[in-house]
This record gives sequence, C-alpha cells and structure tokens, in this order.
Amino acid sequence: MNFHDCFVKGCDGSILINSTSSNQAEKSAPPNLSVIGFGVIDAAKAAVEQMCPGVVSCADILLLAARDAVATIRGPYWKVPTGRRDGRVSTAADALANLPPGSANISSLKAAFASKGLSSIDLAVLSGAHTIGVSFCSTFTNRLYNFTGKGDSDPTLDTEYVTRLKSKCKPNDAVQTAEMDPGSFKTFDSSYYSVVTKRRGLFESDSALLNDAVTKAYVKSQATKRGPTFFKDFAKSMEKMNAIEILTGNNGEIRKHCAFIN
Ligand code: HEM
Ligand SMILES: *[C@@H]1O[C@H](CO)[C@@H](O)[C@H](O)[C@H]1NC(C)=O
Ligand SMILES: *[C@@H]1O[C@H](CO)[C@@H](O)[C@H](O)[C@H]1NC(C)=O
Ligand SMILES: *[C@@H]1O[C@H](CO)[C@@H](O)[C@H](O)[C@H]1NC(C)=O
Ligand SMILES: CC(=O)N[C@H]1CO[C@H](CO)[C@@H](O)[C@@H]1O
Repeated sequence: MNFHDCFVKGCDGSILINSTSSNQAEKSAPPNLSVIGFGVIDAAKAAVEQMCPGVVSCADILLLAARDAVATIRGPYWKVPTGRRDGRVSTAADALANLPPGSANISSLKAAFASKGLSSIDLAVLSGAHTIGVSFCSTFTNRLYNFTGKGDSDPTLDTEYVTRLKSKCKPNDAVQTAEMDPGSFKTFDSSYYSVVTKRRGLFESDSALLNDAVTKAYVKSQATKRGPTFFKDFAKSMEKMNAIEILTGNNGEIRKHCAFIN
C-alpha cells in the first residue's frame, strides 16, 4: 500500500480514495488487486479523528501503519516525519501509468524508479519487500505455462521451481495464491535475495534484478541469512520513497474519512 500510494501522485493517501459514479479511483485499477488492508487505515483514522479532529492526514497514517507493520514482524524501523497532506485526485489511469507490472523488465523498472527520483540501488533494496506476502497465481502463471506462446515456461526461472509452482498454480486459477518468499513469507528478512539468486524470484520483475550489473551486485551481496546491510538500506530507501511529491502548506487537505475527498 505504501509503494502504491507513493508512486502514484506522491505519498498523498490517494490509494485510499473510493471510486464514485463519475471517477474510477486508483483502487479500481488492475494493480489494486494486491492491495488490501484499507479497513486498518480507516480504523486508525477514526480513532485519531476522535482525539484530534482535522489534524492528522490519511497519507501520514498510511505510512506510519506500514512502518509499524514491518517493525512488528521484526523488520527494520525507519523515521516517518509527519505533516503530509492528503491529495484530492485519485484516478485509475494514473495508477496504471506509474506502477510497473510484475512482468516489467529491468529497463522499465529502472525508468519507473528514476522518474520518482529513486536509483537502481533503491529498486534492488525496495524489491526486498517481497520477502513478505503472497501473489495471486494469475499474476505469474504465464511464466509457467505459455511464456512465449509455445506452451513453454520462462527460461530464467529455475526448472525445479517451475515444477513446484505448477503443482500449486493451475492455468486460469483466479483464487489460489503463492508465497513470494516460500517458508518465511510472514517474516521480514533478507531471504528474498537468496530466492532471487537461486532464480526463484516469483515475478519477472524479481528475476530482472539479475539483468543489470548494479542491481545484480546488490542481490548477490545480500543473499545470506542476515543480508549484511539490507535492513539499514531498506530504512533509507523507504525514507526516500516516503518523501516523493508530498503535499504541504495549503496544498491538498486533511481528509475527514480516508475513502472520501472532503
Ligand atoms: C519494483 C517494482 C515492483 C513490482 C513490479 C511489484 C509487483 C508486485 C506484484 C505483481 C505483487 C502481487 C500482486 C498479486 O497479488 O497478484 C506484489 C505484491 C507485493 N508487493 Fe510488490 N512490486 C514492486 C515493488 C514493491 C515495493 C517497492 C514494495 C514495498 C516497499 C512492494 C511490496 C509488496 C508486498 C508487501 C506485496 C504482497 C501483498 C500481499 O501479500 O497481499 N512491492 N508486488
Ligand atoms: C470503499 O470501497 C471498498 C471497496 O470497494 C469497500 O469495501 C468500502 O466499504 C468502501 N468504503 C466506504 C467507507 O464506503
Ligand atoms: C522493456 O519493456 C518495455 C515496456 O514493455 C519495452 O518497451 C522494451 O522494449 C523492453 N525492453 C527490453 C530490453 O526488452
Ligand atoms: C499459448 O499461447 C498461444 C499464443 O498466444 C495460443 O495460441 C495458445 O492457445 C496458448 N496455449 C495455451 C495452452 O493456452
Ligand atoms: C476494490 C476495487 O476497486 N477492486 C477492483 C480492482 O481491479 C479489478 C480489475 O480492474 C476490478 O474488477 C475490481 O473491482
């Protein structure tokens, strides 16, 4: 949620806005399928509004919740300076234009990050968030069953892993999910980098980190049980991402309810 908010119109809580009869919000774009937990933000906002109405933005609450969620599962901790204001615009088209899909190659990933002021190292570091969580099978089954339209699988994927994923994910399954870092998908650690090194990155975007000298070197350097600098690096890159195009002063507003523009 933190990533999807900050990459689309900056960290302004625009991911939280609900669609209306006249507006397809970011939430309604295909990349939204991975984003859950809106109720958690709405509940935090309601509690804060009761104590201190009209002061704390949804944008700040979202980033604080993400930081605390990661810390709760023994991940790194980073500073979240507050004072961001909430955006008044949220469109599905902006989400589609700014969020790279799981099928993205290394050049479009680097370009997407560069357009937000983030480096190749930030790309390699922030991708490490895939140490937690799951994906719908449908997001990556093309890599297993029909990668180039010849009934083949993605040659960059470890063949043993393809077999394992095929037993879990049948073609056209719309319900099943797979762990991105199997065995430790609820623990924030550096094992993502071992997974990618073993050519078991679940998305093409994960595998693609091996196709660039800088991102590949970073992946290899962290591919141990306690990646030597991953936590420190992650905190730093999150602080950078959390500063993308923020609204201050008289820009934006402090929303009353995170799902609705005032
Ligand atoms: C580098 C570009 C990225 C791409 C292409 C990408 C792509 C994806 C995809 C395709 C999914 C699964 C969606 C589904 O369920 O089908 C996913 C899940 C996830 N991504 Fe990323 N992602 C990227 C960067 C990030 C970043 C920067 C973060 C956070 C800092 C992040 C955090 C997550 C998390 C936590 C999940 C799991 C969600 C869940 O378990 O419900 N991703 N990502
Ligand atoms: C906003 O939309 C979501 C999903 O479409 C829905 O679950 C939620 O109840 C809506 N929130 C409000 C406050 O109407
Ligand atoms: C990477 O993907 C982009 C967008 O789909 C495409 O235009 C470009 O040709 C691809 N680059 C390479 C090297 O495959
Ligand atoms: C694989 O893709 C090709 C080309 O898009 C298509 O003609 C074929 O029917 C697909 N095969 C399967 C099993 O989906
Ligand atoms: C909550 C929400 O708006 N979900 C939408 C996510 O995107 C898919 C595909 O575009 C829609 O069908 C969902 O309604």
